[in-house]
Amino acid sequence: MKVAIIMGSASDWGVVKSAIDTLEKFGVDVEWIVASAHRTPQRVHDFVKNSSAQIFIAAAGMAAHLAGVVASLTVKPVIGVPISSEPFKGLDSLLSTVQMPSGVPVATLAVNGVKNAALFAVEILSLQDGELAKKLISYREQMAAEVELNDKRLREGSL
Ligand code: RP5
Repeated sequence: MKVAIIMGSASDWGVVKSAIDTLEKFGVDVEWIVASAHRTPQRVHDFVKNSSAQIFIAAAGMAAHLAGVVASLTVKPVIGVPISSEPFKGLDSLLSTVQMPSGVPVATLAVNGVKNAALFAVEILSLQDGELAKKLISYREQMAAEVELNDKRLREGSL
């Protein structure tokens, strides 16, 4: 199983890195590439056409057409992550990514929501992989335990 992450610029790396870390934590193979829908359209095309990934995550900022272009090149699921940048702080990339024409879907997540993009990819893969589903359940349990622990620490004044 494999997830491919495409980011529009090396300047997206600081945000995108946590998606890679999350996928690796779940033991999911991940490949990544910097390729821009506008600056290097052929590179995007060649990567998507040659990738054996089951799911694509496309993260880009500004006039973010990357996820839509990736979706136009494949029938595999495409998760779009709008990246925040000046001057519109991600609203521009959110609208560019989410508002796809009917027939070519992009599952658009929150601005800078790369970690959820990784988790959503793991959820899709877990439909066919019981071990991965178990890891997701234990991840949720750990999160819940942390909330309760922090509540306790807050009350004790130790947080
Ligand atoms: C988008 O424009 C990239 O995804 C990035 O978020 C934004 C700015 O890119 P750079 O000018 O920093 O390369 O294409």
